[in-house]
Amino acid sequence: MTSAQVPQRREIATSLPGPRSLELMARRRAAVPAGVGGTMPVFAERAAGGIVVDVDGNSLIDLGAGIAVLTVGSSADKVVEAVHEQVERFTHTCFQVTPYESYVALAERLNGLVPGNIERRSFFVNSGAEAVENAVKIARASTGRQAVVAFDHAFHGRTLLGMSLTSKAMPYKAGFGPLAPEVYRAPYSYPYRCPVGAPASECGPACAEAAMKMMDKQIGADRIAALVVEPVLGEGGVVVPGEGFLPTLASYCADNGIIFVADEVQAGFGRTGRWFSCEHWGIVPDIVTTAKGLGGGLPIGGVTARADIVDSIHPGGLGSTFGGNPVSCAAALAAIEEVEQHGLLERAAAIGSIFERYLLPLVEDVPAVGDVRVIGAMAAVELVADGQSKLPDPAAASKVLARCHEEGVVLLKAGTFDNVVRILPPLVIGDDLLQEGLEILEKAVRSL
Ligand code: PLZ
Repeated sequence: MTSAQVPQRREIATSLPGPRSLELMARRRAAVPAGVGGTMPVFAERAAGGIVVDVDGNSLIDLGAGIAVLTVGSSADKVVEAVHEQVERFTHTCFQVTPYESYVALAERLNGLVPGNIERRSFFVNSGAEAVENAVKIARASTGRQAVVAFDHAFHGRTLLGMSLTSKAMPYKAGFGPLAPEVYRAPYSYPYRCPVGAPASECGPACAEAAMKMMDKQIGADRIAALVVEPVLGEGGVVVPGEGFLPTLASYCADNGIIFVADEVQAGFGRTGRWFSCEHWGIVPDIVTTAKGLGGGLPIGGVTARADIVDSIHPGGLGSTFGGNPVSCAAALAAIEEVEQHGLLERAAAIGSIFERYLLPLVEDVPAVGDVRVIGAMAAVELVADGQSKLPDPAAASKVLARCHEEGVVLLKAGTFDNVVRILPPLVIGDDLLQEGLEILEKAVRSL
């Protein structure tokens, strides 16, 4: 089903959720644990471009991209073709048992795309969480150190180590302990809410300073294996750190033999207008983790590491039954081609300009809008009870989301305080559809 076959038009045929979705929701409630979260009670039937068609025939505008996965869309031609072609040849052999070329080709492509003119190697797993876990394993084994530093507002996955690195207790960690040991937390530069009280323009260096002091005093730099950081926070609310924050931390790591791990699972793969969001600050990470957009919709996670670091791992120390499944590798190679052929990095930047046009005026016009953040095709509207105290207003975010969902716009929430509306469209969405979605969002925000 390509976007030519799914009309790129919003169309609401029933109330949302419609009767068929309601029926499926009832079955879901009986068969699937309530612990598995849900953004919208609407079931998908097919999707392409910027549209999700539900089981009642409603066409929704997709401004969520399956949580930043559908960078090239949900049915990009090359991805669909590559998947078909691979499925017909074989679905699986396990790369560790009988290897296949697409895995190696994908490693070659990623090694070339990750910034820095350094010899790199990549291997593949099944998810973002697993990629982060492996990055930490490699950092620990190669340094012989144990401590790992993560940041406020971070999200790194739901596995034991992933949730230990994740900052937010509810819903990610509450009740699921004991958590993994030797994980420490440092402040993240959040210019709108600088945790050390610096003005927005000074937040980057001030938070880097505070983080380095914490590492020196509470852990000891020579005990730290890795610093794991999202160059732009995703789940934490699309927070773009202040200038100076990441470069200062990267030099601290280089000076102290600490592995700098950039978790690019959400902000990577073209989302911000660069292949990797760390490129906005000229950072060359030691290890980069990828997933989400990488597979063009198929599950795959990647770990791309400096050769001298990852080559210290003993044979057999890394692996997975399904990691780098041939269908996922074929899809990922096709997704990279889609980004290149359709100029999707430039498209992400252009989407950013459209976001700015619609969203930036809201900060001036609507008292409930505390902050608007845009970096390429990743944007956030942070809602507060009043601009002075910056008291987070999660109810306002729920209200805006509910209004948009009723009107057939798929949008996500984010933020440690649940008060951020997050906008992550597929990069292949058309201008008309994007603008229509943003108009609906704008109206919902203005009516607060
Ligand atoms: N690192 C930066 O954003 C996944 C989580 C969805 P997995 N974010 C979406 C949910 O509710 O669990 C994420 C991320 C960053 C790691 C991950 C984890 O990626 O593929 O979900 O394991």
